[in-house]
Formats: sequence, structure tokens, C-alpha cells
Amino acid sequence: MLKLYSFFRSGASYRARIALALKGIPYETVGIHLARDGGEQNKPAYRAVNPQGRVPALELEDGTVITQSLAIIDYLETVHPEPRLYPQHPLARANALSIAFTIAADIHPLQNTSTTNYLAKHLNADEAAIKAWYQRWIGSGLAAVETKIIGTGYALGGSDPTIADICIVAQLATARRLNFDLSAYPKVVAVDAHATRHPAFVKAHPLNQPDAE
Ligand SMILES: N[C@@H](CCC(=O)N[C@@H](CS)C(=O)NCC(=O)O)C(=O)O
Repeated sequence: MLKLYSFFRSGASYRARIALALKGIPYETVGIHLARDGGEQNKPAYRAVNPQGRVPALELEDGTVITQSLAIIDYLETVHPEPRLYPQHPLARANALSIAFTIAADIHPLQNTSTTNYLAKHLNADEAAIKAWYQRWIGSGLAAVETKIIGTGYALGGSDPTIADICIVAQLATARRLNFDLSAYPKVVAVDAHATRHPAFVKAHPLNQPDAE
């Protein structure tokens, strides 16, 4: 069986979990606690799985490991093409990936705990400075995503969720945990509200994970 190294609260792990649930692929969760005891991601046992020390990582039956949530989603899409997570039309597909990369490449790395911990520990940033920092980057990223959303249900207006919805839902869970004010992004909030009713998104929700606390 596939193994997903995941932390229930991790937005990047949430993306991989939604994709697995949407495609109905069974897997075993291996919880990697990012905060306990200096972070299990930093221990040799997990570094042997993912030398970068980040979650998620997907281990295949033969022991091969795939890291990076978007690479995991791309792999799943290639080996289990149905249901599609990338729209068929080239422009819709480009837009879905544009939303996904805005979140995964432009927002997430800047608000990630390892980044904000570095600001605090090495650059003397206090709580107010850290809050201003992540608000700046979540805000500008979500403002861009807001302009790329076409639908009022799923992000691209189709009848099925795509990688764009996956990334939006995972990002909003983190934004809410950080008490980020979402009132300036009504389309993003509407897409999240719609997608999170889908059973696969419910299954992948942080609080429905075996390692949830
Ligand atoms: N770009 C990566 C991001 C992975 C990532 O940064 N995961 C975070 C949790 S959301 C993590 O493992 N942080 C632990 C650390 O940096 O020490 C992906 O999409 O998989």
C-alpha cells in the first residue's frame, strides 16, 4: 500500500491528501509531527525518507519516494488519470496551474513555519513583525488568486474540483489558523466553501486525520 508521510495541520500535506481522496486511492498515513521534540521531520529516520525534511512525501509500494505536493499530484494524475485534476482545455489547465503555483510557490514558502521561525530566531523579528510579514504575502497572493477564479462553485466553473480547488482549500485552512482576514477575497472564500463540502475534501480535512490533535 502507498504510504503518505503527512502532518495533519500541514497545508502541503493537505493538498496531497485531497488528491488521493479525490482519486479514491487507498494509502496509509505516517504522521510526522512537525513541532514535537524539535520536529520529527528533522530526525534521521525521516531525513532518510525525505532529505529535505518536509512533508508530504509519498512512498510507493517498491519504496520509491516522491516529494513535493505538486509533484505527488502530478504523479497521481499520470498513473490514475480519472477523475481528472487538471482541466482538459489547455487554457483552463494553465489557469488551474497558475492558481496552484501562486499558492504553492508564492504564498506558502513565505508563511511556512520554518520561514517565520527563521525570521524570529535569526533576524530578531518580533510577533508583530512576523504577523505583518505573513499578512503581506498571503494578502498579495490571494489577491492574485481572486483575479484568476472564474467559477462561483469550483474555481474554474466546471462540475469537478481541480488542482486549483485543492490548493485554495489547503491555503485557506492555513490562513484561518493564522487569523488572516479573508473579507477582501470573496471568490476565494466562495470556492473554499463549495469545495469543502465535497466528501473527498472532508476525508482529507486536517481534523479527520489519524494524527490530528
Ligand atoms: N513545496 C513543498 C512544501 C513542503 C513544506 O514546506 N511542508 C511544510 C509543512 S506545510 C514542512 O514540512 N515544514 C517543516 C519544516 O520546514 O521544517 C510542497 O508543496 O510539498
